[in-house]
Amino acid sequence: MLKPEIEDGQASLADPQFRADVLAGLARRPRAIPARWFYDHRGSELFEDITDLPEYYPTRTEVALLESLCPELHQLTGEGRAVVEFGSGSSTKTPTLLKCVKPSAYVPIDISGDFLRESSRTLSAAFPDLLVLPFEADFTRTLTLPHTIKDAPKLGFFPGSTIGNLIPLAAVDLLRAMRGSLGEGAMLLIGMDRIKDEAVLVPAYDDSQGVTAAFNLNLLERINRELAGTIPVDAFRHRAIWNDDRARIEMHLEATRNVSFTVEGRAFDVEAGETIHTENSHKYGPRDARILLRSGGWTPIREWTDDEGKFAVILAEA
Ligand code: AVI
Repeated sequence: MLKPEIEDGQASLADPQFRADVLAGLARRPRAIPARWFYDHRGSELFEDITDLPEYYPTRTEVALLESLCPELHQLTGEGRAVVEFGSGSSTKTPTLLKCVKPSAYVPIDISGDFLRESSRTLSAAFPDLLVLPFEADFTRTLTLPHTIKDAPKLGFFPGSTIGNLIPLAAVDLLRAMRGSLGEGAMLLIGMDRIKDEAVLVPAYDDSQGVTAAFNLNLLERINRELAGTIPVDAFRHRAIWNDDRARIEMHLEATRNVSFTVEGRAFDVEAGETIHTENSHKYGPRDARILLRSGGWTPIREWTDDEGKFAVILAEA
């Protein structure tokens, strides 16, 4: 299908929603662009690199937790559930879970079809007897899951503390949508990052190798590539700030000098010191996490954390 034309008559290959979010986000005060737009091909690669950084504890802590909780999880969920993974991405944590719960089917849901098909192929090769049903969809809405798994009890899987990238109100809406998609008798296994010392949190989002900075700045490069932007990327620097009042790490791009640029022909002036807010990563204390889940229609039944209480994996039932 042909993409819409832009004003000067050149065909724009950009996602119309990306264009709308960027133009509106740069025009508003404070300036802000939704974090979902980080994940173009380069951004997804950089995120994979982040998960290996010494300062970025969430991924390795969660993977170790998933391995250790396996026998107990197997007991609590029983075998034969259909595992539904929300925002499966590269499905790196999935094999650990699949080996443990021995599901009747696996339904990875992701908005990016290419990623989804590639990771489904890899998983099918590793689990040849497993029915893998990739589902390209926006999981923030209540979905009708494939008919084949209609009668199977479901286990939703939402690792990585991705729930933290939503403001609490949107997180509750998402949990409710998941409950609606999974139906009666469902369970949900969800990863949530805990509130901890700022001295641990900030370096996790502002690492010494500058990978997170590159991930954040790639958003500007993406705007230049896909929306005919003229943003001088070198005039911006990555900032990671702990907002204690809102219990979240915020990522921003701060202008280091006054800059003027255009995006799809529209002019913007950003003053030195002004920022573009690009991401929130909310952290939840044990009680906060339970309140959030209950508000979203889920009853927490078991919670696992590492020895230092850095990260939690919670099992809840509908
Ligand atoms: C995907 N999400 C859970 C990551 C986080 O920790 O909030 C995204 C991220 N941003 C910077 N580093 C990692």
